[in-house]
Amino acid sequence: MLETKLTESGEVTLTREGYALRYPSRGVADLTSYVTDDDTLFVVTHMALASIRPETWRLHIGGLVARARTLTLADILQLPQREIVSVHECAGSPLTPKEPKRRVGNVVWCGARLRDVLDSCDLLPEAAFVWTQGLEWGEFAGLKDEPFVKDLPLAKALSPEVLLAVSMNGKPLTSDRGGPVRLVVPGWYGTNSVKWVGRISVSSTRAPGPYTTRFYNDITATGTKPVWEIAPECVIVSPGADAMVRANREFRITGWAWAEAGVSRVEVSVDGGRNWLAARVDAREGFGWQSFSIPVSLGPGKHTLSCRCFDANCQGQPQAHARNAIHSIELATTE
Ligand SMILES: Nc1nc2c(c(=O)[nH]1)N[C@H]1C(S)=C(S)[C@@H](COP(=O)(O)O)O[C@H]1N2
Ligand SMILES: [Mo]
Repeated sequence: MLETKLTESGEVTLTREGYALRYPSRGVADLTSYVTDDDTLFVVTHMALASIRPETWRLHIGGLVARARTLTLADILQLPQREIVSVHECAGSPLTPKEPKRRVGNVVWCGARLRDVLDSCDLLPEAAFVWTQGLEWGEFAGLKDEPFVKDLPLAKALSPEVLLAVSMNGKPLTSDRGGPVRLVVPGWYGTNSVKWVGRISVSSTRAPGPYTTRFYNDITATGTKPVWEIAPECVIVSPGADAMVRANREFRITGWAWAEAGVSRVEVSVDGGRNWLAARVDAREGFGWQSFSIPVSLGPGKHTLSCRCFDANCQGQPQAHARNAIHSIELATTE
């Protein structure tokens, strides 16, 4: 029996309990279009999938504000609606953060700016972080009923691209996507884009729960670094794993490249990483991914095709042991 709770932010039913993951069947080879449709886009949740009755939904905003507020869905819809195309990428399992998972897509979000909502609450001078909380409950990694709370430094929370989204790809957010309203943080890993959002708290400190302390902090030489900005990454979409490519005939290697700061260069190797060729890269629109393409011709036999990119700050990608490690595919040409 699926559980329903009348919470202070609405009537919430769990539609599936436990960690949930949905993935396109052929992995990144299925990401053939610029905008990823809902069926092809991955789904991730830690504790449960939830469904909220929209007319009961309430968003409570409190903490370091002069005016605490409670908003309905109609209130969100009355604010100016902004649209942004944005790459949406899961940082991978927080239990194995260095494993590349390549759960990614590119979608068009629409909704109210978080900034407009925060401005209407008159932030106090000590405000430094904005916490958002999801309305689901359940177990993850041996923890029970620890709410899914994430935080944003105030500068990012007030950035114009950050939305309380009500639609994806032109359709109202489905329950699995976090409807009726979810946070969307373009340029940052998907874990920050809290689904089924019910509470916003403005604070002077980072949030103390497991999803901002125990999980989603990378270990660095000098301490830990929150999993926030998306690191440079690219994937080969075509040829796909099962493609038939003729030897000594020109064909195109194509794919997507993205980074929080935007991608300025993509390189492709057809000899297992010994030599790299510069690919053509399209300009970025909004926070979307950028297509790359390069014509090549290969001799008969087996080949390893790889791609790597560099962002606007010349940051590149690690060879291995990182969520954004270089992507390679194996290809055997036919005579
Ligand atoms: N409330 C809530 N929001 C959440 C999560 C969650 O477990 N609970 N998972 C996050 C993670 S890790 C990712 S990658 C994205 C996935 O969003 P999607 O399922 O729409 O692709 O949602 C984020 N928002
Ligand atoms: Mo994720």
